Amino acid sequence: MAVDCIFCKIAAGSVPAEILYQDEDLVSFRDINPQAPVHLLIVPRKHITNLNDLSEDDSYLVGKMAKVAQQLALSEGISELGYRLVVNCGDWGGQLVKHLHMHIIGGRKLDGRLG
Ligand code: DGP
Repeated sequence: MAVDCIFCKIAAGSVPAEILYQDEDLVSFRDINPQAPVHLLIVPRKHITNLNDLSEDDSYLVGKMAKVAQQLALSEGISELGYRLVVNCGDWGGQLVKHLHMHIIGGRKLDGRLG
């Protein structure tokens, strides 16, 4: 756990969030500033700053995040119409929270712009 990392604190249960899924590796919760009717985050419990810091040993986490996203999209009712998965990396990628996370965004038609 990294000191002063908000997502580490949510994963540890010391900062509240609406948790939708958790297992030994990952935690998912609703984004505090939703950009769409459904806006969830999936984070690894392990503090990894971003994709640049993902090691070979930890790379399975990203596949697992996508699989959990698939399940959450289904349970949130956004599977069929579609949704977007986003992983921001670094300042120019728009990453504000320096703990690897995947956004699941859906529940409205998203435009084609990516940035
Ligand atoms: P990014 O720009 O990719 O780093 O997105 C970070 C997201 O994290 C942003 O959409 C807002 C969300 N967020 C930041 N702080 C908190 C928090 O304390 N709780 C929750 N649930 N979400 C947070």
